Amino acid sequence: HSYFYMATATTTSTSRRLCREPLHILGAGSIGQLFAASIRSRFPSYPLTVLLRESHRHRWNDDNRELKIEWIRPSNLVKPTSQSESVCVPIEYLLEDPNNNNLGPIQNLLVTTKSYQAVAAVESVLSRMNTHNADSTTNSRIILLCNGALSVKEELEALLLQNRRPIQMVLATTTHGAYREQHEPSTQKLIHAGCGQTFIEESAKDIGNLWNEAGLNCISLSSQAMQSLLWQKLAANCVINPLTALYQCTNGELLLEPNFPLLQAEILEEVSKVLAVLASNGDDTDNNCCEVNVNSLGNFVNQVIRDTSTNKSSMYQDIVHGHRTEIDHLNGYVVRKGRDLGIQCPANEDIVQRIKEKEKS
Ligand code: KPL
Repeated sequence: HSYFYMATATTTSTSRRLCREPLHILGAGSIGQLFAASIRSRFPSYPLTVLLRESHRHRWNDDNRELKIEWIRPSNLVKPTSQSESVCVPIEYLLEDPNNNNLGPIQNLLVTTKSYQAVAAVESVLSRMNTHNADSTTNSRIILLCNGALSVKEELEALLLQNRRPIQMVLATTTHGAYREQHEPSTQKLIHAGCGQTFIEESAKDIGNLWNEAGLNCISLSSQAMQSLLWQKLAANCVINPLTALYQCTNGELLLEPNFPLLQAEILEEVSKVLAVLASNGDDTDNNCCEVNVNSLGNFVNQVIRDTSTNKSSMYQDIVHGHRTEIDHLNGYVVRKGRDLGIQCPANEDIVQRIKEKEKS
């Protein structure tokens, strides 16, 4: 996926330090499973656990409290003799009541849930983070790897403040393409369809090194570079995800829609206005963000469309499967940010309404 290559210009030198601390993965969607399978395969004894909801236990094959993943790797990575690899990752089930989730401290929490599930999911394990007892103290980290991460981060900051829990938060993003062929019990079939690139803030370089060693092609970035990358990704998701869901088309087919250029321009115009005010307020100290304008965002979005032209966007798939979408954390976030800054965002507001209607129908 070449669309993130521009970010590599700001790549920092990688330290060889590898995270050896336990890692808990919250959510077992395709990205959560891809990270679990990659780490498990490369480091069979790594202290790794997948956290799932107790109420969803029936969905998983939990004979040995392990998630069995049948992992199909991209053809260029497949070993000559095997097309797929079977990987088992330990599971812990979380009860709905957070006070009953005291299974032991959590040091590194990788959040791979849907954006609208992230806050409740993190809240349910908060009592296991930054724990102190007579013998030890756990300094926990939350690593956010969801769509709409900028919006989720703000919500989590509010949650941590309210609970007086100063837990370090780390932003990450990935362009790996993976999907699950089987959503129900027995073995999970995970197709790693496209080998991409992963990015993490340099404050968690040790985790980036672990992911890199596990084959997830990870680069660490300064916080400013990550912020800039996530705004560009947000802009791409604000255009591609809802419009593919509305037109019911693949990402590449968007370019054939007569109204697409106008809608894209309107959405991006508003995103760039919000970004410009954030930058001038000093809320976003990143120079890269100041330089982001409607033209550069347009080029970026078009590059993403070309790189992922055969993909069905996650929102299109959510609509097809009757699932809730992440619209509130994408275009909805732009509208809320705009409102806070006194900027009207009618095009994004209209998109939010149209997707909500589609969700209902
Ligand atoms: O992130 C995506 C998504 O579908 O959520 C894109 C980049 C648009 C790829 O489909």
